[in-house]
Amino acid sequence: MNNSSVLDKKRKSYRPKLPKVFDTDAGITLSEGKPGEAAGNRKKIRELFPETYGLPQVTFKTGERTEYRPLNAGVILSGGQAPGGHNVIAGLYDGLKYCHPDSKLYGFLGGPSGLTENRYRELDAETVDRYRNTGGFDMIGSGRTKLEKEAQMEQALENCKDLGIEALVIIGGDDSNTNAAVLAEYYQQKGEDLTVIGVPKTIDGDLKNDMIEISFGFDTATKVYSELIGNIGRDANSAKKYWHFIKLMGRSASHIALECALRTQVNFAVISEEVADKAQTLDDIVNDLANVVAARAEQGDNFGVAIIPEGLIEFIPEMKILIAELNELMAKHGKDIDSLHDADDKRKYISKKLQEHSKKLYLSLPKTIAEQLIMERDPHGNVQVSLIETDRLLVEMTGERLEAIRSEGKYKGTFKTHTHFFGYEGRCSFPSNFDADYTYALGYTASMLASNRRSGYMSAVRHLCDAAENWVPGGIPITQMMNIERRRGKDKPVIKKAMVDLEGKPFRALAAHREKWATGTHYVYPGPIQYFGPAEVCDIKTLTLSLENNTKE
Ligand code: FBP
Repeated sequence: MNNSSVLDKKRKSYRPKLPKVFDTDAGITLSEGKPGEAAGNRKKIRELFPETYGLPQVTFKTGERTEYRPLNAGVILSGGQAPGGHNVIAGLYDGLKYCHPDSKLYGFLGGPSGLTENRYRELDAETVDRYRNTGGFDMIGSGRTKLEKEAQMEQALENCKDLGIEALVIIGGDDSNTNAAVLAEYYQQKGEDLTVIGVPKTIDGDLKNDMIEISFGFDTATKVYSELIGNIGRDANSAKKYWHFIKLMGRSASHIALECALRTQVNFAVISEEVADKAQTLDDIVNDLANVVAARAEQGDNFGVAIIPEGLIEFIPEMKILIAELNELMAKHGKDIDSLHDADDKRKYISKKLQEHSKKLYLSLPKTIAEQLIMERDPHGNVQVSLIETDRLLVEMTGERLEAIRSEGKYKGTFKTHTHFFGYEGRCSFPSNFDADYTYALGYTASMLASNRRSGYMSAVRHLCDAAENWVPGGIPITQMMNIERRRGKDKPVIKKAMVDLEGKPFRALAAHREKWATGTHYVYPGPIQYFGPAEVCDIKTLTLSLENNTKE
């Protein structure tokens, strides 16, 4: 037995569709556009990034063939896995070789720590070929170490110099691309010849803006989740006896939940941004849920499907205040809290230091949730929401609420439930055709940015709703996407996260249909991602991307 599946073998020979400019024997030239301003706090960002602020956007066009010298580049996969990471590396490798056959690519192992600890492997043709069009980040691994201390940046520089590396490509989400901008600025200020390029990755879909249409991985992950949700809907509608509460990944924004809800037409979908906008309490959400369960029960339908975004807890205003207080508290008293071994002692210690309202709320939460809220933050200071069981919390509270309604004679149904968490299942799938094509183009673009020594840029491929041959590759200065946010009790320059726009077409499509989908049963069963077959099935785009780009009404 070997460890390659049949699909694995077949999929390796898939040739990603390329933007025209990269699919020709002609040369590729860089053209400069307008300089960009930061997304917010412009003065402050300009002060913090004097060398890399206000750079022009660039695009690649067919033109004269440029003579490049050999370039050694390093690549890092950072943060959570997202389908297509290996194809970014394949595109980067092929692009570097196009520029000069003697160029070399080194992969730093295990994420950013591989760079500071000098763990790497040279990526040769045989290695790259083995991973083409596959999911996962296992070619070189990933990690969440944040590169922000001067000593780390110096160590990284020294390790790059030892390998003759002049360009570093960081494939990551908003935090990792923020890191890329900080590194680019640091090396520019020092006059060091190390170009730093970012690539937009995250299944969460929250690294997007006017210039970055979508991060890679969102397409595949939402297709995997939608298949599973569709299957659950069909099961629910067959057995007609269970309510399924499905928590979906997406640490902060609800793009994944929104896309999957549109795709599958489930009965109830919480969108965290709406909860925040309407200043809903936990009780409000539970009431809405209980009302839908009761309305369906009234017509004899004691089954349904509800989607809950992973990041919900931080969007409920009262919880947000509590979490912000907990974050500050843990930053200041983390060691003291850790030294208490008994969960009740921790709870007592913490509650004494909270403001009155937060204290009440914290003490009212089920013990497990209270414990989950004070678990270790990730290296960027974020609550690890994938570990908080919001699905169970809502099931428990909805059950209690239904019993209260029952005692008033307003509910006679049954509420048998199952909870699910779909997260990791979607992060390492074989990339969809869209993600396979997009990531390869992003990697190729990164190689062109590196070869043209454009430091502080994010690789960008635009016009994604068009056929791949019409996609427009280029680079966007990362500082253009930054603003100042409070992190771990301090103001920090970070890339602005894209949240669900409540005025945007995807959310409006949900709002227009959700009443009908709540009481009726209109599930759609999207089925698995197709890799071979007609383009309208294999190359289908997400509804989010299509609606945002007006290619679907
Ligand atoms: P990135 O932002 O790094 O792409 O990670 C996204 C994500 O998959 C979130 O959806 C999830 O909350 C988180 O990673 C889980 O992190 P971990 O892999 O460390 O458990």
